[in-house]
Amino acid sequence: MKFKNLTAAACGLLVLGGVVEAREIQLGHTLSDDSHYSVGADAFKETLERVSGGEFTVREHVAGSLGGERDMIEGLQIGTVDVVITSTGPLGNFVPDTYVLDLPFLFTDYDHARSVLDSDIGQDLLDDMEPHGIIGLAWSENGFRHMTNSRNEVHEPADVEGIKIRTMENQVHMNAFRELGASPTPMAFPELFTALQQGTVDAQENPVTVIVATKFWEVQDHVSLTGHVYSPAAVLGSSVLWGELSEQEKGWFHEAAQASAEATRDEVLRLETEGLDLLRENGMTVIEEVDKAPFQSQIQPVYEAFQDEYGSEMLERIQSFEG
Ligand code: EAX
Repeated sequence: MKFKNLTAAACGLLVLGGVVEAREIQLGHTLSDDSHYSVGADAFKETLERVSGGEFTVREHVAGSLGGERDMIEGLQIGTVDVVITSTGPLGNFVPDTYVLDLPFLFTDYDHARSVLDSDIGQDLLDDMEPHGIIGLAWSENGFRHMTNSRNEVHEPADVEGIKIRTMENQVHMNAFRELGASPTPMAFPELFTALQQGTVDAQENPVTVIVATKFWEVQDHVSLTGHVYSPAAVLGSSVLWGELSEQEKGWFHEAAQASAEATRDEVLRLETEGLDLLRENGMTVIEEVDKAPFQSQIQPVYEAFQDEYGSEMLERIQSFEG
């Protein structure tokens, strides 16, 4: 096995008879190096380096060292970064078709979200990115988002009235929090911890995965399992890089992205259960039983506004999806 890999590596490096240096792929994400995104980044690296026989190596830039998700998506368009693992937070600003995925209470559970994203619906959304200079490689996962804050326990919409909550730079999410009576402040993720620490905002919302990876218990007291929106992640490639790859090489990137998405999804499910204990051990009150119905009915106008602006075709496809 080892010998085979070495042979493959040697072939990859000796293209055209000359010594070709391995190309180093720059991969970025915003979370820590023990997060579910890093699990996915490691799987991407391991797979790409193996299937390409060493023709490509991967360097991981974690914790927002290349900037926030919006910055990195711009980087994909101009070729300053090659691969990004990102939530859909700022993606709709570039590819409006993806906003549909950010609608609150659209997906009922993990199986539902994953099967929609793995169907032709998800593939069409990935394909829609290419005209915008972004190569949609695979749907990975961030998780169902929950609210945390340092003001009060959240059981019902009235409890978030007037709360200053950081949202992603996403107009669908901002509209939803406005409907709930909160005061949304869009902000890039790398600024969030300090903003909570300094009291610029009282609250934020993220999946258990992110709350754990960022140790938000250091700056937040309460978490309510509102599960108000499913947060997909995407493994994205640069269109500049893509233009330089052969069909075979593109296939390697697809394989690596798929492996990355699968590894991340497994880690999300692990943290969904084990993560809650970590939150409690670190002093957060965890409000597990939250009646979602009043939240869901209060955000309904967001669906109407969305359809007025972006049409209802994709939304109807998702709503009528039968796995
Ligand atoms: O993608 O910005 C966010 O809250 C995201 O969930 C985080 O950066 C992981």
